[in-house]
Amino acid sequence: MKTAITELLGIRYPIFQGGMAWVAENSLASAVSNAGGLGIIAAGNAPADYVREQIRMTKEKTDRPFGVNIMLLSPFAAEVAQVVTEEKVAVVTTGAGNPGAYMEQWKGAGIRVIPVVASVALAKMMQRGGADAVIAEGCESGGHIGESTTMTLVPQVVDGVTVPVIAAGGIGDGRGFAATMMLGASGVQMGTRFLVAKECVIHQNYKDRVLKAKDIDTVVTARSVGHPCRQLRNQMTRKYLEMEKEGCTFEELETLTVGSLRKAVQEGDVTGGSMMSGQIAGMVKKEQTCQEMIEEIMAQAEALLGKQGV
Ligand code: TUI
Repeated sequence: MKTAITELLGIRYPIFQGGMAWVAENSLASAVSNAGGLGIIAAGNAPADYVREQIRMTKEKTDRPFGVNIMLLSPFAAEVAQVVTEEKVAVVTTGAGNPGAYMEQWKGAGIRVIPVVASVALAKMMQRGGADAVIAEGCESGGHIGESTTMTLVPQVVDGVTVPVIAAGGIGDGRGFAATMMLGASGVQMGTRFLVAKECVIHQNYKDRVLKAKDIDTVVTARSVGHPCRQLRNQMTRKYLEMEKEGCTFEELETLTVGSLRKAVQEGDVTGGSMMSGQIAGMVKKEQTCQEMIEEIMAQAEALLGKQGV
């Protein structure tokens, strides 16, 4: 299927794998790129040397284009911005902030820059700053989220910019893919479905929780302190939401979440850890390779849309 995004990036299928901190490393990113999508390494809060190493390992495993996601709240964001420039990665995506300060540097290195946005205003600003495309992410997504749903955000961003728009949040299969094409998107980004990919290195306990999740099993924590974050409900989120109701400060709440994502991802701590996940977790029922997932999604989408796409 050809879209503005497959043509811009030289990839076979318009499917990005989300830049999930601690999750999206060289094994997952190379598998997605080798399957014809766009694999993405997440920089998260990691130091620049870790990101450089992951980029080099991914280059060993694939000749296809891949990306790096820079989480702009990271204390290492500026150093990571420099590393992706030096390594000349094909694509940079950004999250949780405005990447304006780095845009010129990346564009000068020939990197395609695709910021994640949660509003039309930021999408327009990113286009003015030279973004090659934008990812419009609705609040069905896991992790740090904005206020609008994918259904409402994507068509408004499509109307507000001329660059291609990739839809993210709430897409788990070919039906979601086809629906976002109808909203005017040129591709999708998916995170939650890839959590249970065979090449995804997270702890099996976390994968099992995603596989068992039902439609209403995610909750949003930290709304009261301005950092809304969607994750699977567990003992930690119950305590967190209680403390928010009691009016605890950000610093008090942080005592529950420091290192909590790493605890879930690496140690499999599914009671005290943070299992970020989108609302489509209830649709994820089987572990597959990235290639099986992508081919299944595309076959379903093509049956719905017709082979030529939109
Ligand atoms: O970034 C994400 N999802 C994430 S990041 C993350 S790690 C984290 N750690 C601590 C605190 C917060 C996050 C877990 N999940 N998605 C992309 C995304 N970006 N969603 C929403 C936004 C966003 C929000 C505000 C992008 C730009 C923005 O603009 C702020 C500004 O400065 O204008």
